[in-house]
Amino acid sequence: MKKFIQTLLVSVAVVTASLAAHAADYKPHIVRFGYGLAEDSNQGRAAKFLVEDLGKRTDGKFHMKGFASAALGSDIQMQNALIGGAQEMTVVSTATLVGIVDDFGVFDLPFLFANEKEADTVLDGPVGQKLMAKLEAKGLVGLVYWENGFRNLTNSKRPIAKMEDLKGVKLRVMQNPMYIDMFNAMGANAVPLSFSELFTALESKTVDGEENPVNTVESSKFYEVQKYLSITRHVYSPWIVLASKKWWDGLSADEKNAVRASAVASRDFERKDSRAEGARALEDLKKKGMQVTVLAEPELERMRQTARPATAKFAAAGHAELVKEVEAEVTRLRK
Ligand code: TK8
Repeated sequence: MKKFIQTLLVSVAVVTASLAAHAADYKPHIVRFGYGLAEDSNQGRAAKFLVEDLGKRTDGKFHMKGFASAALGSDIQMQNALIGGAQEMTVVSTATLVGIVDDFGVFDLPFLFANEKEADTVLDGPVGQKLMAKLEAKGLVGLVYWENGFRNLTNSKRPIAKMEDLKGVKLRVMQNPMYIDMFNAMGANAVPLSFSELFTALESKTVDGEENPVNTVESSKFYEVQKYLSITRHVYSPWIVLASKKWWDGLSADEKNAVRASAVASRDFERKDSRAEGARALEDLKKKGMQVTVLAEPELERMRQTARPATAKFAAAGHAELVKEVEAEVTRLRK
């Protein structure tokens, strides 16, 4: 009996010790997660998922709060807030990161990806990860890519069925030289503007049109101020989930692992959800009164040719290797 009790005590001690060793090191944290779209959007739903998942994963220690509709600032303002340590996390378009790491412009190459599979493979593969790693030296930690999606054109002037129809259209674009070059080459008048100012700019006719995935045209209610939608899928646009490096460096290894794991889970949720929504959005937008034009393949090909110098210019600005690497990967995937 004595021997039995001894053995029991020893095993209790061993179990307790190993539990203590594995009890994750989570401390209370308040995490402000800012994003540009409405709460009722694919971005908002994924933000909600992230908040809940991270809460569960950290035994309620991480209190993440989502701030929709650019309440904490535009994409660029939030990036700067993260760098300065005034905000913990955000999700922004990679296109708006080019002022910090210009290599991110590679994802804005016109007509680079043909489908989501190509985008996922490149973003989650070596190229996407290599670009994320470059952010650290600038004060940002890249976690995962969410899907913004293939971009299409909307405007209030006229149906765009061919490139020439863009002539004189004041088109809002993201603050990124590739978009400015591409649309000016096509005859539009590209106006860089932050997303947070876009609805008002469309409503007041400061600009005639914009370009975004159909999900965003719907969730941002652009159909209220835009009559015409043209399906061009000219760029596949990723979102990137970022953390402030200043904040990140203060987290324990367990905390970092939890944030990373939740980010990955949110990515898988978000891509699935965005794709399901995208498949419905076009019909919804028609019902809401938008006139939809699907560009014919020869017209898209003319757009591709016209946009080519924009790619060449990016390559010549010190990104030749990167462009080659991404194009080679796409070619490989198409075989
Ligand atoms: C939201 C933006 C948006 C992007 C744009 O903050 O600016 O047009 O497509 O999703 O990042």
